[in-house]
Parts: sequence; C-alpha cells; structure tokens
Amino acid sequence: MAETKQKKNNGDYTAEDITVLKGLEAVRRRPAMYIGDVSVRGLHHLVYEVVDNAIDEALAGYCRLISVKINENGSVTVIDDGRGIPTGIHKEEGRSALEVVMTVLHAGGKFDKNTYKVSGGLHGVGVSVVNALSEWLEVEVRRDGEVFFQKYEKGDPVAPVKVIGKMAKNEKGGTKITFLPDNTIFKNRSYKFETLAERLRELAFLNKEVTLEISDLRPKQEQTATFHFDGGLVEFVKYIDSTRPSIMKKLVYARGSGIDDGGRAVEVEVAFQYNDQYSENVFSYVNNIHTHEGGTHLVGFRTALTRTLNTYGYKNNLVKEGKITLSGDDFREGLTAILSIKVPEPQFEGQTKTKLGNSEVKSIVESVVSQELATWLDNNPGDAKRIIEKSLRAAEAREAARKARDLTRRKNALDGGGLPGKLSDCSINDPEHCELYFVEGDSAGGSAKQGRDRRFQAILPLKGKILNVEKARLHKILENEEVRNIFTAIGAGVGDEFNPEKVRYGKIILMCDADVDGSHIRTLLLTLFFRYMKPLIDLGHVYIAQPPLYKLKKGKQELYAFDDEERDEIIKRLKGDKTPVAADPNEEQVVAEDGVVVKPGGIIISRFKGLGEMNPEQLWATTMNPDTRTILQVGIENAGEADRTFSILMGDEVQPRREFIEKNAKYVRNLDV
Ligand code: 0RA
Repeated sequence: MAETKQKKNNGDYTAEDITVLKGLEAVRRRPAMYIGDVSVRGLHHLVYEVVDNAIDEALAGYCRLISVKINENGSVTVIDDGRGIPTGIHKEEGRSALEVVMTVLHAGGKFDKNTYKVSGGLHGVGVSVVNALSEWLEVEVRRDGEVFFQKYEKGDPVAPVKVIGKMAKNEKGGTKITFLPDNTIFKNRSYKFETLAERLRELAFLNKEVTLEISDLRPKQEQTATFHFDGGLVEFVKYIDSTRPSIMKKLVYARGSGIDDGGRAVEVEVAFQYNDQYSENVFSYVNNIHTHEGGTHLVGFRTALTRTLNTYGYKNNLVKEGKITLSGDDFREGLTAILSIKVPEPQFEGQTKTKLGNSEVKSIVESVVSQELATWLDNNPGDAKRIIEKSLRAAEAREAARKARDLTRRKNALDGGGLPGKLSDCSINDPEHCELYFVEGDSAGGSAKQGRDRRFQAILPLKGKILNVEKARLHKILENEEVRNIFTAIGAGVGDEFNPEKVRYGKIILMCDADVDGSHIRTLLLTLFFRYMKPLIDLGHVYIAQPPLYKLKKGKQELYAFDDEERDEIIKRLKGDKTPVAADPNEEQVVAEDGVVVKPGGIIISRFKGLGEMNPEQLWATTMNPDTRTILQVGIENAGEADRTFSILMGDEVQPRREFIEKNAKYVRNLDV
C-alpha cells in the first residue's frame, strides 16, 4: 500500500504527520486503534462508520434516507441519498477526490468544514478505515448526472474511478458502499440484525428528519425494519420509558442554540419526563455519539434542572423555605431524559473517550434549558406541581438513605476491616490481578473456595435470589445484607459516590447455574451493577463464567462440552468416525436415571444440572482456571436499549416482560445486555 501524506485542517504538513500516519497500512496493522477491537463489536462498527458518514450528510441537510442491507454473501451495503462523495480531481493529490476519501486516512471531513464533525469515541475515523479492513469494497456515487464506480481490495484501488452510467432524469444523487470485512482481521464475520437495527433506531430518534431502514437478505434470516420518528427525542424518551408509567400529562421538550469559543453554533435539544420509579436515566449525546461518561453538556443540563425547578418550587409556594432543601439528586429520581447536542469541534476525554470536555458548552446548555424549562413550567402548572411533589418525596427518602448508609458504615467499622464475613478473599491485593467470583449457592461456593487459586481469586457465595433493585429505593436496598455484602466486597461505594479507582478486583465474575434460576440471579446482579455501579460495566470489569453443560466419559478419558454442538463433536471424536451424530437415526441410546445417557461405544454423557454437581477440581479445570476457561465480558453497546431491557425484565409490568422473553429468548441466553 502506498504511503500517503496526511494534511492538517489548516493546510500545513508536519513532519510528524508524515512519519506517524502511513496510510491504510497502519490501520491494517493495528485495527484496534481505529475501531476499538476486532471482535463482533468492531465488525459492527464498520457499518456504523459508513452510516455516520451518511448521517453527516443528513446533518448538513442533504440526506433523508439511509438504507442498510446485510447481503446473502455476508457483505453489507449502505445506501444514502446525500450529495455523493465528491468525484472531481483533488488538487493536491492529483487524483479523484473519491479515491482520496476512500484511501486516505481522515480525508472525509476536510472538504467541508461547516458540518458537525463526528470525531469522538470510535466514530468518525473515516470510511477509508472501513475500506482498509475489507477484503473488498465497492463504491458507487451518483452525482452531477453520472454514476461513478471504484473497487478496492484491502484498501487498494483495483482500477481508477470509472463512469459506469448516466443518472436517470429525476434520480436523486447519493452514495452506495458495499463491503466484505476481511476475514484475516475479523474472525467472526456474521452480522447481527438486532445489533445493527438498535443503532439505526437510536439514530432515527436522534435525527428526526432521517429515515433509516435495514434488511437482512441472508437465507432463513430474512427480515426488515424501518425507523423514522417525527417526534424525535420525545418519542425516544417514551420508548425508553415504555414500561414505566409517566407521572406527567406532557413531556418537556426544549431546544435552542448558543455560540462556542470559535464563534460557531452549538445546538441543544432535550426531552424528558418523570416516571413513577426511582432510577435516573439520562442519556446524553454529542454529534450522535452516546457520551457514556457525560461531560460539560450534562453538567449544564443538571445545573439548569436543579436551579429552575428549585426556583419554580419556591416561587409557587410548593417548597417551604427552611423546611427541606431539594438537591440535584432529588430532581433526578425517576427522571428519563435525552440530551442531544451538536458541537462543531468536540473534545472527548475520559477513560473511554466518551466524556465531553468543551468548557463553554456547559453554560450554553444551561442557559437554553433554564430559559425553555422556566417557560414550560409556567405553561404546565399541573405537571410542574407533580414534579416538585415527587422531588419532595425523594428528598425525604434521601434523608432516610443517609441514615441507613451511616448505619452501614458504623456496622462495617465494628466488623473490623469492613469486609463481609462470607467473603473468602484472595491473598494478594493488587486489583489488576484479582478476581472476585459471585457464586450461586453455598455448596457451589464451597467447591469454588476449595478449587480456586487463593492467591488471586476471591469467592463470595450468594444465598439465592438477591433483592430486585429495580423496584426499591437506595435506603431499602442498603438494608439488605446480601446486597450490602456485594457493595462492601467490591469496595468502591454506591451510585453517585461510586469511585472506580477503589474497585478491589479487576475482574468480577458471575458464576451461576446454567438454568432458569441461574439466569434470573445473573440478571438481578447485572441490574444491581447497571443501576448502582455502572462504571464497573463501562470499564469492562464484569464477566460471566461459562460452566460446561456436559461431561463426556469414555474409559478414563473425561471431556467437557459447553454446548450441544461441542458435545456432538466430542462424541464424534471419541467414536473415531466422521458421520454427524444427529444424522444417525438408527443409533440406539440408553437413557439412564438422572439424565445420564450411555451411547454405544461406552461413551457416558452426563448433563451438569448445577455448579454444585462439580467437585472443586472439575470446577477449577472447566470454569475457573484462567488458562482454560472461557469468560464473557459484559458490555453496554446501547445504553438506552439496556435501560429499557432492564425495566422490562425487572419492572412492575408482566405483559411486556413476557413479550420480551418470547421474542428474545435466544438473546437473553447470550446475555446481550
Ligand atoms: C467528503 C465530502 C463530502 C461528502 C462526503 C465525503 C460523503 C461521504 C460519504 C460516505 C457515505 N456517504 C457519504 N456521503 C458523502 C461533501 C460533499 C460536497 O461538498 O459536495
């Protein structure tokens, strides 16, 4: 691949640019630097990158329809009706601008400085990165009455840009990109419809002028979905809260803009409502990127909310002077909000680069929200009163929670050292190397304790179902001993006071039985982490152990299988033949008691019903030994969806839960939080 000179936006080459960025070869050598990782997550980011480019066209006012297809051969096509990637000769490069955009790192934005750049997190790296990581990529541009085409392999053009036809009379312009991810880079190349659809749905909520559609054309998986929401953020809030009853007649919606330090417009849009529950669900976005870690825009929003509601409460005699002070927390109980802003030059900070740093943004958001919210409250006195009354109840509960927390602290101090008695801690105390296993049941807890490597593995057995935190307030939660043990074992606090630097273990591993109760307990634990220790998940500390489902025995040989497929493969291997097991209808099998199956050839298959059936050595060998085990890392791809999922699974209403489980039984098992 040719080395390509890079250029700064101000037009000056620097020596550093030339030596550091050596074109797409750098992308292929270190793909994770550009797309985060090369797991299925990175695979899906390739599609998001192309779609984000089309969304940029929409933000600039030129694109209405974006269509994604998962093709029969596993490639993906993204079509938009924007202006089309420019095709003229690029002056400095001396070749087609289309080729430059597709083959030069970060060349996408420099043509057009007036749009909002998406340059945070993993997005906005440029379509050239997708090209570099594709076995092949084809682009078709409709622009200036003609249809242009170019094909690439691993990022390199196969031939120059060619005109392959004329546009029809009334045909709209646009860009069509089809690519097949490179299988030398991505081990797993199979796209998940639901994952892509969720991101497209999110983009449709955030950009109400755009329609996004997706179709899966793979055999036996054919399905389509179309997303368009005239109501934008308002509909987004309703969607997230679809199983949480609102206490309001109308949602709050505010929009406005301000000017940043460079004299450019910052656009602010927010929608929110209060539901009858206790958690705070505020999702903030900058240029369509979810800012997991918040930032200055979120601070501005919170400040405006607290100040404006307090002022309204006093002014209208709903809050009595001197009696109780309402804090920011009180105004966020049961709040579901979407804050979406567009910033021309976002600066992203934080551990996952999802925290907005631009300082001037705080006051811009604060002033837009303060003004608009004050007017809204005056126009909707009924809803305003309900919000203030709910906040007063929250303040009373906060006082009770403070007392409960003080009590916990005192109790812990009395215990000496403060760690729960049930915790079998590890001997080293460098969090990076330590693991904490939450184990379902005392008997499995006992095996885990004996089987573990006590130098770096700690065990906390859990009695059974822990409290469902989705349905309780913090002070109730802290009254529960089991949950308190979990908080103290992790050692980093709760909720707003949670400090990730204090986490005592680098890996927190949930080890539950592979049955319905096990998955219920796992969901309860994940709900607890999601609601009260979210950074634990964001920073990748939470894992799920994968105990085997089957033990296969032949003579002295013992093997374990983690799913049916693996079981069948092992049987095949043990029998030494190549015919698939399932296609052997004449085979006799004897089913003995306890689900033990004896196959001809003396293979004994037993199904593990629970962790407790494994002895300490088996548990170590299959599930706990870092050299041989498989553990799944829990991540949040889409926080709004995750929130909605938890409220469906753990909330009050039964019907949506049943519908969710019926529709997603497979996903629940895969733990796609
Ligand atoms: C560079 C400049 C312009 C648009 C684009 C790239 C562009 C890229 C993609 C990727 C997918 N769809 C796209 N649509 C447009 C600005 C175009 C102009 O100034 O005319």
